[in-house]
Amino acid sequence: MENSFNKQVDNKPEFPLRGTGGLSSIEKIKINSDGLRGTIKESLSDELTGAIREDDQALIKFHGMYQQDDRDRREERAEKKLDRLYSFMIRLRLPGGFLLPEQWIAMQEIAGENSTGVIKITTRQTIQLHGIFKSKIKPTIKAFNAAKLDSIATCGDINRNVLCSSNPKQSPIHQQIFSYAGKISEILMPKTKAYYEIWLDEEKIIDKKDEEDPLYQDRYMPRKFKIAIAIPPNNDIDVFGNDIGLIAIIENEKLSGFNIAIGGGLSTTHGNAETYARLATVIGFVDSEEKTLKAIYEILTVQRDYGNRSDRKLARLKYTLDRLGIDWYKSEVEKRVGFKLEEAKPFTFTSRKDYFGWEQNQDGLWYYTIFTENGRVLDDERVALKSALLEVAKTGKVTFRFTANQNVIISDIKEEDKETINKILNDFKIIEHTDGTSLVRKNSMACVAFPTCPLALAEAQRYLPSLISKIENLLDQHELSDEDIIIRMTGCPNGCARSYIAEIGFVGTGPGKYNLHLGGDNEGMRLNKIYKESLDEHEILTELDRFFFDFKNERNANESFGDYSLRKYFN
Ligand code: SRM
Ligand code: SF4
Repeated sequence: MENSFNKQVDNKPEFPLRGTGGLSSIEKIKINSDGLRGTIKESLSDELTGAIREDDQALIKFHGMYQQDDRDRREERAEKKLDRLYSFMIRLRLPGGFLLPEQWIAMQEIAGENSTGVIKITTRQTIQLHGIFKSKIKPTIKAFNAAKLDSIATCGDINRNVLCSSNPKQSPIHQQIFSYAGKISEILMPKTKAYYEIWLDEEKIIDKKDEEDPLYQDRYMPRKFKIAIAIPPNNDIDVFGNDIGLIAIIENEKLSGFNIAIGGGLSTTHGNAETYARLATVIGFVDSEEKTLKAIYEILTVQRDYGNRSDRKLARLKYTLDRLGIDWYKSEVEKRVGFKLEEAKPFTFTSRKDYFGWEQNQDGLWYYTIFTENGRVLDDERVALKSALLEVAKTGKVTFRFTANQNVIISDIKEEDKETINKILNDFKIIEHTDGTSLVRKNSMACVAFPTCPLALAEAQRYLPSLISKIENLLDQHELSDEDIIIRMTGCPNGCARSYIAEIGFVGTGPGKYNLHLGGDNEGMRLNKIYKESLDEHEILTELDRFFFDFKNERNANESFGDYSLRKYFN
C-alpha cells in the first residue's frame, strides 16, 4: 500500500554508494539476489550437505536465520573426517517482545520437535531457537506461520526487532507507546515476497511491481539497523545503544511525542582502532505519530544512501553520522521529511532494570517478572522453568512479554486469575527461584557465545553463572550484596549483551580471557572504558576484590559502583 512513508527519495546519490573501496561482497550478493531469493531453494534441496551455499548464507539472514555449527564438536568431527555439524538458528520478529499464550504453547512445541528445545530470550526482546537441521527449517517456519509468527527481517542488513520498554506498569499509557513498536516494524518491513515463496510455498510473484521496495530498493541497508523506544524513567531497553532511540515524552499523563536519538552502536573489533562503541545523540523532538514515523523512515533512507558499502566494519549509522556530521545528517533528514525537528524535551532516566516478582499496573492487571538466567528457558536441576511456563500458558489467562534484560514477564493477569497463576509459579518453585536470586545475578547478562556463535572468542552464557557465584561471595565478604551493580559479559567485542554500557563489562579476547571494562553508569547513559586487557578468572577476581574493598571504604554517599570506579580508576 502506498503511504507517505514509502515514497521514493528524489535526491538519492548515484549507486555505487559511499565508501572508500568498491562494493563489499555482501552488497553484490544482495543486489544479485532477485529479492533475497538467491539459490536458497536449490541449497535446501541439496541432500549431500547439511549446509547451504555461501551466498545463500548471507541471504537467509534477511529471513531471520543463521547457519551455524556445533563448535564443541568441530575437533571430534574433523578427526573422523566428517563435515561440521551444521544447523540453523531462527529468530522471531516480536516487536516490543510480546506473545499470546497460544503462541507460547506453539513455540514450545516447535522448539521441542525441531530445535535443541532450549528457548533463548535475546537481548532484543525476542526468541531464538538453535540447532534446527536444514530439513527442519521449512516445517519450523510453517509451524510458526500457523501460530501467526514470523522471522522476517530479524537478521540481515535491514531494520531488526523493534524494542519497547517492557513493563506495562511503567506508565498508564504504556500500551499506546508500545503500539509504536509494531507500527515501526510494519513500515520498515521489506516488500519482497521471497519469505512466503521459499519457506511457505506460496506462489511466485509474477508482477515484480508488487514487490518494488522504495525503502530498501535492491541494496537494502548498508548494515543491520536497530530501533528502540524507552519510557523514562526506566531505560530498560538501553535506548542509546540503538541506531535510532525514541524517548517517550509524557506530559500530564499524555504522550506529547518522542525525543529522537541517532547513531548508537556497541560493536568494536579487537585491534581495529577505527571501530568504536557509541551512544546515540539526541537530535530533536517530534510531536505526532505521523512525524515520528516519517522521521524514522527518512533517517533510514539517509543511512541507506550515505552509509559505507565497502567496509562492513564501518557501515553502521554511527560511522556515517560521525563522518558527515550530526548537523548535516539532521538537516538532510529534515529536508526529506519536509519539517524541522523541534528542540529535544527534558527527560530523566533513573534506572534500567526489570521489576522482579509481582507488580500491578494502573488498570489493576498483574505482572510477574521471572528471573531467566541469560534468557535461557529450559528445565534444569535448579528449576523447571520451561514446564512452568507451559502450565501458565495453558491457563490462557496470561500473555508473555520479554525484556531486553533477557527475562520473561507473565503479563496482563486479571485479579481473579492471579491466585491460579501464583499457585503454578509456587508449585514449580518459580517464586522461590526468583526471590532467592541475588541482585547481582539478576542484574547480569551474557550473550550466547559458544557453542553456536561462530564469532565467539571466549565463553559467555555458559560461563558467567559460575563467575557470578564467585562475585556473589566477594560482594558478601565486603557487605555489598545489596548494591545494584550491572555486570555483563560477551564472548567477543561485538557487544551482543551490551557489555560496553555495563558498570562492569567483560569482553572475550580468547579462551578464558576477558578485557575488563569499568565506569559505565547505572542508567545506560555512559559507556565504560577498558581497565585491563585479557584477564583470566583469577586475575578478574583479584581485581574485583580490590575494587569492592575500595568502593566500600571510599565511596561517597549514594555513589553507584559505576560512578565510583570512573572517578577512582580513570581520573
Ligand atoms: Fe549480536 C552477531 C547474537 C544482540 C551486535 N549476534 C551476532 C550473531 C548472529 C553471530 C553471527 O553474526 O553469526 C550471534 C548469534 C549467536 C547465537 O548463536 O545465537 C548474535 N546478538 C545476539 C543475541 C542473541 C545475544 C543474546 O544472547 O541475546 C542478541 C540477539 C538480538 C535480537 O534478538 O535481535 C544480539 N548483537 C546484539 C546487540 C545488542 C543490542 O542490539 O541491543 C549488539 C550490540 C548493539 C549493536 O548492534 O551495535 C549486537 N551481533 C552484533 C554484531 C556487531 C554489529 C556491528 O555493528 O558490527 C554482530 C556481528 C555482525 O553483525 O557482523 C553480531
Ligand atoms: Fe557471538 Fe560475540 Fe555476539 Fe557473543 S558478542 S553472541 S560471541 S557475536
